[in-house]
Amino acid sequence: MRTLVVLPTYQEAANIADVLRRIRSAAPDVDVLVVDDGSPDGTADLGESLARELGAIRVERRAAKSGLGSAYRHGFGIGLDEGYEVLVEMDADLSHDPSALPSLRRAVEAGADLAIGSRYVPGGSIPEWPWYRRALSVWGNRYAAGMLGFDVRDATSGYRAYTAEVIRKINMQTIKADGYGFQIEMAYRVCLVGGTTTEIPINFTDRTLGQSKMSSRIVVEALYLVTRWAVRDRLVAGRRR
Ligand SMILES: Nc1nc2c(ncn2[C@@H]2O[C@H](COP(=O)(O)OP(=O)(O)O)[C@@H](O)[C@H]2O)c(=O)[nH]1
Ligand SMILES: [Mg+2]
Repeated sequence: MRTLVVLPTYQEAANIADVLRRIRSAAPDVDVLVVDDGSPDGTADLGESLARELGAIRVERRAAKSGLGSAYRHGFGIGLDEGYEVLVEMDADLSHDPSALPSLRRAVEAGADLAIGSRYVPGGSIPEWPWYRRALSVWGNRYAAGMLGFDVRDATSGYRAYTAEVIRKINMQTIKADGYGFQIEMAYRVCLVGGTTTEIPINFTDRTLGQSKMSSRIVVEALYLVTRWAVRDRLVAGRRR
């Protein structure tokens, strides 16, 4: 199936060349769209020089840093317009090993609407995280799954493949959240439209170069949104029944 990997970047000059080369060797037939938000470190220029070298890579330059969710809305919008059948989300900092791309794609080709690269199914791992970080992530995910009533162990993972068909159905342009809240809402909407989700084990490694752009604000936003959706869709609707 024709596949587009959307790679949002902000200040990833240290990683972009490596990640693009590794994507190309792991999955030679996928196209890549880098969505760069005006990184001052020249990420977009580097992306373009790799595009000339490797082919089937494009760089979409946006003027200002607008968040991860906005970058995916933009990139997936382009993917839908151009008729891609599978759309992939992946971080550019090498936390997501490009060698897992074929298994995510196979899961979608085998019939899943969404295949999540998951740290919390057997075989998945985060070797470097201390227990408290893991606990925050695991319990945040359990809270989301319990409140929203869906069976996803790693709804905050940003490494995943969707069918274009399910992306059309979920109307992602109306999603406002960024970061973890964005990932949870995408998975939740797939569930609400009756889509099937499967989780493929991945080993998540922390970035070794560059800096994380996530903040505690993004975590708080995600917890707030999950609670709000649960009240809206379950508690209120349940009472009306
Ligand atoms: N285009 C774009 N990419 C972003 C933005 N914020 C983060 N990213 C990219 O999104 C991916 C995940 O961000 P990262 O900082 O590694 O988040 P973390 O892994 O949760 O710490 C990386 O490829 C970032 O470069 C943004 O505002 N715009
Ligand atoms: Mg990261």
